[in-house]
Amino acid sequence: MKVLILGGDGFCGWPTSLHFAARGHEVTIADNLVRRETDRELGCGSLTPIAPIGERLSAWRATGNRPVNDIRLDVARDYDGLVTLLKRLSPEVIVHFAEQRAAPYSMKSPRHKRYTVDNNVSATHGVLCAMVEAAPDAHLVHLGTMGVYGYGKTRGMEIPEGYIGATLRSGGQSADVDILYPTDPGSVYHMTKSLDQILFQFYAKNDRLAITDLHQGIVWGTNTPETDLVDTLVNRFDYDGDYGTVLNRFLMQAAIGHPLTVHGTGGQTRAFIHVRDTVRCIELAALNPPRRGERVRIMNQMTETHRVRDLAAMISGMTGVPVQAMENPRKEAPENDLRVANDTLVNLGLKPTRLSDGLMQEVFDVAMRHANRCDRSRIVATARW
Ligand code: NAD
Ligand code: USQ
Repeated sequence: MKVLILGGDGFCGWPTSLHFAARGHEVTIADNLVRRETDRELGCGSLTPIAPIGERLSAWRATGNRPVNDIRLDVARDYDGLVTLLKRLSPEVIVHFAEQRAAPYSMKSPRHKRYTVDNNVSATHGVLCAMVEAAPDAHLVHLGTMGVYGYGKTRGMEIPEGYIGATLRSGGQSADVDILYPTDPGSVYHMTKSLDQILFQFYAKNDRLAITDLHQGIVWGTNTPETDLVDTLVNRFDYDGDYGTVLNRFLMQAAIGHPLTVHGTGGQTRAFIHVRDTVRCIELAALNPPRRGERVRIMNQMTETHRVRDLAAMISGMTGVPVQAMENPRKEAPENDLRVANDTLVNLGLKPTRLSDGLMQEVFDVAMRHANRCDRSRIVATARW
């Protein structure tokens, strides 16, 4: 397949690009490298020493695998460049990671809120509009989030894959319909993913674009078999209070002996997936496109759910590092239950990797190896809302 990967230099995009290339697909990365720029803005980088993209791509070529092509492109702002690229490549699959993805970063200030909305909504709309103009037969695979469903209002019901049956009542009449699951985002970032859903619904209906939206849980882990081949291919590892996500943060905190930063009661239950399963799920989605004219295909891309305080207790038990309950900087339900349907990807062949499979030790080891690169002053989350 010819695969265009928007945001292919990022935490999920890089291992996904290599996963496709290792299987012989023709891969092109388009990225404006804004995530590397944000490292400079925040004065804090990846715990792992990620190589400049040119060095990454040369190191990949040297492994003897099919080379990956690369272009600098701002997907949100350079619409003409995007159309030209689609016309030149004629991709069969477009994987869209190119969004600002951190909830705390999106809530830091009015500037960060506006940037997140402008970047994410314009990127997604630009891609859809450009597909109509230049690649109407391509299949768009978008990385969405479990966070569009929200946490706390499910009343114990399982979260379905994107759609839910509902009875509408008005003027004494009623109708049974299948609707997008009502969104309940918890940050400006999560809100942009809710807006993305409406854009997808419109373009699938109006222009018959083939679209898969993957509602992904929190990704943990660092490396995949491909990024593990040589040091220069190492994936990024965010640990700071803006970009670091909870499980990787706890493992890294344990590795340097920093108390585990549980927000509030730690009763927040969230969905998780290992990065090795992320790349496999995206491949499964790419190989199984919806037909043009079908409604957007939504899959829940997660493999297990955990309560934050249980993760902290597990890692504390493993390492002896204490748990530190902190005032929760976020506005979120202190306790929630979460049951999630993920049948579609499992039926397509996903074999879930679980926390119990020993990979937490691998993340811990990566964190230990690079512990000297950690800036302890950047660990505690500072964005409040
Ligand atoms: P990341 O920030 O590491 O990667 C995003 C990449 O997109 C970066 O390389 C960045 O430079 C690029 N990018 C951003 N805006 C761009 C633009 N306008 N033009 C071109 N490139 C642009 O994030 P990630 O963790 O790899 O997440 C990728 C996607 O997966 C995001 O959309 C995110 O919402 C989704 N997701 C991530 C997680 C997670 O835990 N990491 C979980 C669920 C969903
Ligand atoms: N948390 C802690 N301590 C920490 C960090 C986080 O208790 O040190 C808590 C948070 O308060 C929250 C939960 O852990 O309740 C998850 O936080 P997170 O930062 O790991 O994840 P989140 O902000 O939801 O965002 C991440 C990714 C985002 C993706 C989302 C998937 O950054 O791109 O969309 O996970 S999901 O959560 O399923 O919506």
